[in-house]
Formats: sequence, structure tokens, C-alpha cells
Amino acid sequence: MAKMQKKAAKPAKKAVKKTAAKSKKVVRLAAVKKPAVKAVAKKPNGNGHGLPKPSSKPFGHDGKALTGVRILDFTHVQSGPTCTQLLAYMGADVIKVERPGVGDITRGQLRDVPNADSLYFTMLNGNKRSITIDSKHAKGREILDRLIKHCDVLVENFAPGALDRMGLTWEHIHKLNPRMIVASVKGFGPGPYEDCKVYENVAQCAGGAASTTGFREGPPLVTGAQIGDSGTGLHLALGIVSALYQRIRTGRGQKVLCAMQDGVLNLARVKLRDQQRLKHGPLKEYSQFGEGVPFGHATPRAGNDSGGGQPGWILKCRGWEHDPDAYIYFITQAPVWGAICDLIGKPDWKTDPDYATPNARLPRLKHIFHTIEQWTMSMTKFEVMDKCNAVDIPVGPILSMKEIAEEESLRRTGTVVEVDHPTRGKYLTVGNPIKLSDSPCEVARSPLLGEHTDEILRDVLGYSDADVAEIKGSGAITPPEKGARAEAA
Ligand code: CAO
Repeated sequence: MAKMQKKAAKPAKKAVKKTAAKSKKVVRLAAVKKPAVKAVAKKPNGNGHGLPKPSSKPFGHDGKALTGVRILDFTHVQSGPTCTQLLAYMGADVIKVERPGVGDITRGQLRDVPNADSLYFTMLNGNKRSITIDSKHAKGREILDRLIKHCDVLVENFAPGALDRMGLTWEHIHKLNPRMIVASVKGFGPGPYEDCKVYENVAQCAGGAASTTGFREGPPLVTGAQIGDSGTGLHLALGIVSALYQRIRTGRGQKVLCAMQDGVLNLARVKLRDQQRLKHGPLKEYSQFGEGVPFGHATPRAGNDSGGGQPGWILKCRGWEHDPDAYIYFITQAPVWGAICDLIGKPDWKTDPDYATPNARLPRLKHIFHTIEQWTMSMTKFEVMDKCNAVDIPVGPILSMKEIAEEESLRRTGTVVEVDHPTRGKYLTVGNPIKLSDSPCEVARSPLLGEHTDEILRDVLGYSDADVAEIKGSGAITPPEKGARAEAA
């Protein structure tokens, strides 16, 4: 990273020299008074604000977006690892620090293959290197301090206070490496719950997602998408790259905090929108309006109602009696209402005042969707998809994970990737969902516990053979008792 910044500064200097070269007098002045920075600020060079010259290498052949960024990855379970895996996909060198003999607890959780790292772990830790260090061991702390000096970002999602208890306070880190960014996921931000441990579903509940998910007549529901863990990891990744960008200007690191409650609320913001709309009358796009059910004081659960202004619902397709996923999401988008009427055999609805306009349809949505369903039930979800797409009606088949795993187009784009692993064999993982045209992503398997300890000690930290031997003997990178690796519950 430091190299990259120097590179970035170069053309600016050149520009100054070029201007200066026009007059020997200016050259001398520049040499004496060193006005370089001011001159550049006033008169950006031709590339704009000191950017390097555009690369002459073909797209995809000049490194990755985050080449040169080194991450000290102290994350575990899901939220933090999601973030650092994404940064690794973008080209960062991610060094995952794990407790000797134990590692990230998920290595042993939900195991499908005996004695092999679980899919829980392997699917969240691709493209990383693993080093084992006991952070509570004196020698281990010494190695960590050295790592801090060699890394750009420390990412962690320990329980509140755990990092401080290791002695890795912000003050300590900032003193060792003022350029280091310290990024944390916590369950809650400052406030009454800041000291609480938090898992996915706690965040979904505290962030407003659960109270607004499910059917009105049923209990609150959590969603399968991990918006608390992976969602917050995504937010943190954006915070980190923003802090890296700001560091180019300021030269210093900063703290980045993402609370899972905040991350979930950010993703559920349309429900806070509806909360405020309630003051001004019923939420007409919710089917409870059409059913004549009064609204309470808070945004209700909306079942499968569409979250936007175009009413939608999940409808049965052929085979629904035995296939739990033989359904399609159907949106009665206003601009294609005429096409919908023709397709389902109700052309008279195009002109019937009870159905012709979006407002007229709102109180009748249940009946409308029931009628459309009689049509969708006569076909498979893919046939419905074909017929609707042909006339621009937005619909979405309910795809099972089996169908997604087998979907060829997702394999072709690298969104679903098969990787090989030395102890568990081949497995599927989700590749980089963000595609950059100049930063292609090759997905690599997750590391074995401590697989890269030696190479990191030597190549990154510069320890000699004798040092490494001493470190090994100290117990800082090995489990306290041989074979003490815990089989997590
Ligand atoms: N060497 C020595 N000790 C280590 C270590 C290492 N390399 N790595 C971790 N530890 C220690 C920590 O120092 C901590 O010890 P103390 O409590 O004595 O200080 C201990 O391991 C456990 O850390 P933890 O409290 O973070 O872990 P937990 O299993 O008790 O809690 C979780 C897990 C997820 C609830 C908690 O970490 C948390 O709330 N994190 C923040 C929110 C979050 O990210 N939640 C998402 C979870 S799912 O993605």
C-alpha cells in the first residue's frame, strides 16, 4: 500500500517538474522553497488530481483492486469472515490469526465430513492465509505487534472488550502503526446493549427485520439470508475501503465500527419508511388494507407483499402439491397490466373501472392474485417465467438451493464456484458477487489451520530460521497440549 501511494504521488511531482522546466528561474525557486504540494493543489495535472497514468496493461492484468493491502484478520464465525473473504477476493493479502490447536470455532461446527474443516468454515475463509498465534502468550503478543506494523487493516469481531483484554487497544495499535485501520463488527453500537454478545438472529430481531417479516397472523420470523452476519460484514468491507481511500489523503488509520443492529436496520429501511407513513393513513399496498384489517401502531408483517409500490405475491405453479418450491413471485407492475390481463385470459379487466387503475386494484389484490394463480398453477414456474418475460412482466421463480447449486449460468459467471480441498475434497462456494472488469477474482480454497504460519513468520515478518525455531519452542504458535484440538459442538 505504501508503495502504491508513492506511485500515486509520482506523476504529480513530474507535472511540477514539467511546468518548472519551462523556466530555469522557477526550477531554482522550486528547489529552494519546495512549493510542490501547493502547486499541485492549485493546478492538478492532466490526469486529474495526481492519479497515475492509465495502465498500458490489458484489463485484468495489472493486479487486483486491493493488491498491496495486507489485512490482519482476527475474525471468526460469520460476520467478520464474510468481510475479510470479500477483501481477499478483491486481492488483499488476508492473514487469518487463529488460536493454536483450535482455530475459528466454525472449523468444527456443522461438520459433514469427519475430521475435515466444515463447509461453514471453508465457504467463509477462501483466499486467506492462516497463522496460529496464542494472543495471550508473551511471545505471541510480540509476533502480533510485528504483524500490526506490517499490515494495513486489523479486522475483528470478538465479543466487546476481548481485543482490549488481549492488550490490543486502539491506542496500542495506533502507536505501533498510525496508518493502521482497525475495523470491528459488534452486535450493538454505543448504548444500553453495547456489551452484549450477538448472533445473526439476535441482530435480525433487534434491527427491525423480524418484526416486519412473516405473516400478520403468525409470530415474527427470521429470514434465511444472513443479513445480520453477512450483511454487516458487507457494510464493514465498505467502511474499510473508504478508510483506505481516506488514508491516501490523511496518511493515518481510523476506527471503523459496524454494529449488526445498525446493519440490519439499514437493510430494513423501507420498513422504517412505512412506520412514518402510518401516521398519514393506512399502507394501501399491504394486502391487509384490501382485506379491511385495521393497522396498529407499528409497521406490520406483510407476508409476501411486495416492499415497493408495485403489488406482488407468491403464487403456486404446477407441482406445488409435492414440490415445496413450485412457486413464482408475480408482480402486477402497472405499466404491463394490459399484458397481464391478456395472458391470464381477463382482457375485460383492462377497461373495467374496478381493475383498470392501480388504485382501483388495491382493495382487490387478494382476488386478483387468486385469479392469476389459477393461470400459474397450470404451468411450471419456468414456463410462467418464459411467458411473462416475453411480455416484460416481472416474475421470479422460487429457486431451491439445489437448483441454484446446479445452475450453469451461475457457474459461468463465477458466482458459484467449485474448489478442491486437501482434506474434504471438492465443495461449492459462493465466489465474488461483485464483478470488477479490471480485478478478476480467482477463488481459492480456505487454508488449513496454521497452514501458512511458517511462511508468514519468515516472508512477511522476516524472522530467521533460529527465530522460528525459538518461536516454535515457546508455545506461542502451538497448542498447549498435543492433540488438544477441540471438536466444537
Ligand atoms: N489466542 C488466544 N485467545 C484467543 C485467540 C487467540 N488467537 N482468539 C480468540 N481468543 C479468545 C479471546 O481473547 C476471548 O477471550 P476472553 O473472553 O478471555 O477475552 C475468547 O477467545 C473468546 O472470544 P469471544 O468472546 O469473541 O467468543 P465467544 O465464542 O464467546 O463469542 C460471539 C462469540 C460471536 C458471540 C462474540 O464474539 C460476539 O458477540 N462478537 C461480536 C458480534 C459478532 O460478530 N457476532 C456475529 C457472530 S456470527 O458471525
